[in-house]
Amino acid sequence: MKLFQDKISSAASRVRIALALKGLDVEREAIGILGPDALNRKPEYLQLNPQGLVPALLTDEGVLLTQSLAIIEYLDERYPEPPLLPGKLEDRAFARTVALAIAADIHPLLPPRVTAHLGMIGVKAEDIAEWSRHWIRVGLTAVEELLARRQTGQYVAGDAPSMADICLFPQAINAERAGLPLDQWPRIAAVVARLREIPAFADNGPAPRS
Ligand SMILES: N[C@@H](CCC(=O)N[C@@H](CS)C(=O)NCC(=O)O)C(=O)O
Repeated sequence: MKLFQDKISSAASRVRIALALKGLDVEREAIGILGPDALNRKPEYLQLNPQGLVPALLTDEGVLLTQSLAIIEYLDERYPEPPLLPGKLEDRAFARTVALAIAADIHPLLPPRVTAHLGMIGVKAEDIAEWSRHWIRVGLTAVEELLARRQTGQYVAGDAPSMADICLFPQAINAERAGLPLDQWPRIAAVVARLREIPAFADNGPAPRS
């Protein structure tokens, strides 16, 4: 398998964490996503992934998979141990709820193509930073409330890390980098503190942008 990714990408970080939890070591190709020469917008990469986003995973059979959650579910079905979704039906639904609350409702408001476009239409750098903080704050406050209502164990959805924790961890790291201390969300802070103890998480978070 081969992973196309950028070390700063939180969506790619999700897949790196999933691979590490499964004990899978795959070839990695760096696809830089920042600046005017970003490789993800070049025709060679768009041939692979028409969305021009990382991550993408080339399987051993030569199939190119995109979208981090689809890749994680593929890995989980293909390499079932340890499972990345809980065994209990309701917990499984909750893990997906939190994963999507982050991957579908917070993260899409923040990547370079969004912030670069805000800059292009004249939004000032400090206002773009506030845009990012705003959507992270709104999103993680809702996740904290979801945890208050439904958290069933030490992690988001049970006593083992799941796809939900895999989505939460990189988003939480980026929240801190954006100037939002996690202690305003005590349940998230507690889960993330536990995740930091797990090398698969600690070693595969998103790198800082510079
Ligand atoms: N929903 C996608 C999101 C992928 C995505 O937005 N990736 C970002 C990096 S975290 C990216 O490639 N951005 C390129 C850009 O913004 O130009 C997934 O989960 O894989």
